[in-house]
Amino acid sequence: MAGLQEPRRVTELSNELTRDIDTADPLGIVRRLCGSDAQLFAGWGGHPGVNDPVILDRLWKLSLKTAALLKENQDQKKNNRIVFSGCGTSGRIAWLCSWTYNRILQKFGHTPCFHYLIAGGDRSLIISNELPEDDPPKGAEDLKKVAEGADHVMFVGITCGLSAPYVAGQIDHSMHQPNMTSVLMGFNPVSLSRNAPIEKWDKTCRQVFLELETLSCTSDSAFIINPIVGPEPITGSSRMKGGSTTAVLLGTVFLTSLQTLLGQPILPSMTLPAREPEETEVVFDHSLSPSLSPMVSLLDCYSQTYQTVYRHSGGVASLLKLAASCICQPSGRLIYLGADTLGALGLVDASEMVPTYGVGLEEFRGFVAGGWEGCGNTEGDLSGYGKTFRVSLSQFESDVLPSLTDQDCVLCLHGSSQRTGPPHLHTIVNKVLASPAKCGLLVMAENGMSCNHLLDKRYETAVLIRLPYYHAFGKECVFAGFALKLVLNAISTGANILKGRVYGNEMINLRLSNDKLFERAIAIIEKWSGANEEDAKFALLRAIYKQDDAANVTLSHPACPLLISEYYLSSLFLSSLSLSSSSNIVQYHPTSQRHPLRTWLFHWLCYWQEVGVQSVIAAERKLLQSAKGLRDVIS
Ligand code: F1P
Repeated sequence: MAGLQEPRRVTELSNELTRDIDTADPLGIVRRLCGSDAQLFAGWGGHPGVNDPVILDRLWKLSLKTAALLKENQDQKKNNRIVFSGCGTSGRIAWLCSWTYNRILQKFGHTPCFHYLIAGGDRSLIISNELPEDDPPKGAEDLKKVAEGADHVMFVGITCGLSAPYVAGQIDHSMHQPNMTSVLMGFNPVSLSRNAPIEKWDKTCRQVFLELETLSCTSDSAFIINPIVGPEPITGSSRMKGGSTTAVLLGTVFLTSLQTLLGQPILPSMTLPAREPEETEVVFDHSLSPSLSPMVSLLDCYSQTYQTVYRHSGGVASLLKLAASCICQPSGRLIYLGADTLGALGLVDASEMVPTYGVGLEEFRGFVAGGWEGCGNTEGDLSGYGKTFRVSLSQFESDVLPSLTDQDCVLCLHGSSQRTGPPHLHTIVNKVLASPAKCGLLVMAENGMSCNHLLDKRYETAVLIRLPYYHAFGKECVFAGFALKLVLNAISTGANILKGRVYGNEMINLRLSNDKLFERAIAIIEKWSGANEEDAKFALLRAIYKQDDAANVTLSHPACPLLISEYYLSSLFLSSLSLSSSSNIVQYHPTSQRHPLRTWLFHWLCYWQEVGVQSVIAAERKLLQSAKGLRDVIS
């Protein structure tokens, strides 16, 4: 398969800090995530990270350009637009950021001008839908639509892996438009961006992104923002560090531009540096201009937020344990309830569970006060699309509350600046506390705010995280949102680890719903079976087509026509068993009842290696080790 023979993209590598995360207890999981998230600020592997002067300089230039566009809108009544676009989590972060920034602009009497695009449209905000990510012409078409009638468009295409054809199609369009600025955001070197052929398109992501990189050297209408933040803690799960880095970078650029525009500091404790006389600007570090310092201070606010979150590792771990105690039950669920952006972050966290871990749609859910009303999404109320799109608290009350059992965990998400929170949230929380469900409370607290009114003895676990920086500009909880994202990612990832859906630090039940995920599945098989790439691909296709005979398997590429949403890697392990002549391998497995997914992986290893004894023994040892870790935690 073209593109697979090359060095792996950083975002698809296994992170050495989390290789044994599947054997860790809740606190150990959180500590490993802390180490991995540190790379967001510290950088990785000798590449430029977010604090590298090269990246800071680009962010600064981008913020100046953003400020200029906003100023033209204000002073000259221009219709400039800033469009964030991406697939999956990148599109969801694009939504949350554009929604928040528009509200901040309004607060200062500016006209909202942020827009977002997500592959597959608004339905992808809630239910992951990866197939449209492979469609460059659709990406370009969506961008053309949102740009109609604008004087200038700053297009920010986000693809953590520099791998999404949808975004490549948009960059390819925008960089040839005289009234567009093209910004590519992702977390790999451009030279490693995805180079696989794309169905019905004559370019690869890499060709387009390299062209933009060349343009960015000579034009101020092209930017590449690609700090390297290290591999994801669960290999390839870019909803985690990739999504968090996106939020940090967009926030830093936007808040800096607003600060420049308004000429006033953003945070109470921040002052703009006095302009130094020219001659004293000869500093030891010539690469970092003093004018960058307000922007760097903002970046530091995010970094301190990260540190504060992980200083509460014990609390985060106890919420994780509570959630896992339900998710590990046969019909356990984890449900987030919240308001505003913090509530919406619950929706976003839940949305990636299906494709990443192969869970059912009901297992992780989020609900937000007011539902779609006021969520700043383009298509408005989506609840007509079905049960999963019914996300308001009233809908929670009618659809879910009556069915809550002691296998369910309900996690209430609060911001302390919300005081008691919306009255409806308060009423619903009281009803949940009276139900058989296990209840947890997570409060993101502003320094100095009393939170006693939120605490209730009926919560099994309550965690309060006091943040040094809470919001920017009044009620928009920019930093609290970042903190909450880190915590929710830890809880949902940890619960899936403890359920046995992660092997090493690999997602072993991902959905094969587009080309990139098909490639990832091949890499997983390669890694655990020791097979070479061609054999691994062939094994996967044989399992998909339920054919042992090579001649009957369609080796078409990109992906294969059957790759739609119903294929999950673990189920393919199972179906491959029916092809196997060595069905007696079942007897090898010691923990089949407790951890079916691990069992499937184990069976698969045996099958595809024709029972290669050495690696089977190694795999079994590892499984037993993991099982012990799990037993200690769950019992
Ligand atoms: C986009 C994305 C991810 C998701 C999954 C499929 O990735 O939808 O958000 O977790 O891996 O791809 P990217 O284009 O931002 O790298």
